[in-house]
Amino acid sequence: RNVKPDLLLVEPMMPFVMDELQRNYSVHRLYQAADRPALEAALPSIRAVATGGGAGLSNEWMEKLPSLGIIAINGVGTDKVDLARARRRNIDVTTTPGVLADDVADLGIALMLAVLRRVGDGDRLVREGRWAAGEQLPLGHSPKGKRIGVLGLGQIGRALASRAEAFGMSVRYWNRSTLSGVDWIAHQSPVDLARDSDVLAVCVAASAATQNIVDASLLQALGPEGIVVNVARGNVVDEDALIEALKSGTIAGAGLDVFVNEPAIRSEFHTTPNTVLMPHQGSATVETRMAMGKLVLANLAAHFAGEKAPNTVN
Ligand code: 8YV
Repeated sequence: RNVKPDLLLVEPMMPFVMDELQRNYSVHRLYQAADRPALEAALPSIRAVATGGGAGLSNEWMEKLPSLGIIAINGVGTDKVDLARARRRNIDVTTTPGVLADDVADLGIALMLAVLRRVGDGDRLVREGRWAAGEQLPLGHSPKGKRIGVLGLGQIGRALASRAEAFGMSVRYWNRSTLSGVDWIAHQSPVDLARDSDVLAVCVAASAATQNIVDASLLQALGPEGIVVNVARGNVVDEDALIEALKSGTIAGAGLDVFVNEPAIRSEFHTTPNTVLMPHQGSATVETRMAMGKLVLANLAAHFAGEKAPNTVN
């Protein structure tokens, strides 16, 4: 029999990726109400899931899929998939390593500069006619000579750190494990890092150990001139503490690409001062999404060819 395997697609991907998926699999789109009846009927035979790093696959959904053999994540974050549970069921989980760090780092720098130079406020001031009416944007701040503290020095953290050096910043970092062959200043704890930073760039993978790692005491240590940039995951930051710190002036500003409970984020962020918000766009360029999509397709293809998918992480 030459029947296409059933695949559950949790979120849309690029047209090129979708076309390739349709060619090789019987695709059921979780986000399309019209696909629901066919999806319900296909649950017992679904053998693959393709999903985003932010969306992952809940345990509830994993349990509904008795024939599942692979969860192909279009991203590098594995925090939204229970890897151990998947392994127990002999489900391979794959990611897209090596292709997105530069774009995520670029967005981190963009958010930092946008906060330092008030790009969001300036854009609103011009559009709303307030510039023409004589209003001035307050002066911004220069990155040159400032200290950037990178929380989590993986591929993204390193790419961000070397970009920051090009802006004349000095780099320090905290990493879960000690790193050799790195010249940047290492700190023993996240709070030590924050105390010695003007900009705190959050690049750490989300896990039970890193949940709320950016908490009230760390924001206090960062101080009233300090800026938080987060391109990692929302839940590594205590968002209530962050909102409070922004409103009270405990820190100076924040550039955020990720949030708890995306896209239904805490509404307080809509009115926090000196805050630039992005809707989880770190890897969202044509070039990188193409590269990620190719890895997703390759991981799935290897799996269905009876091989171990190259980027299996569990
Ligand atoms: C998403 C991400 O996968 O890599 C990650 O962990 O969060 C992103 O790249 C992407 O936005 C697709 O949802």
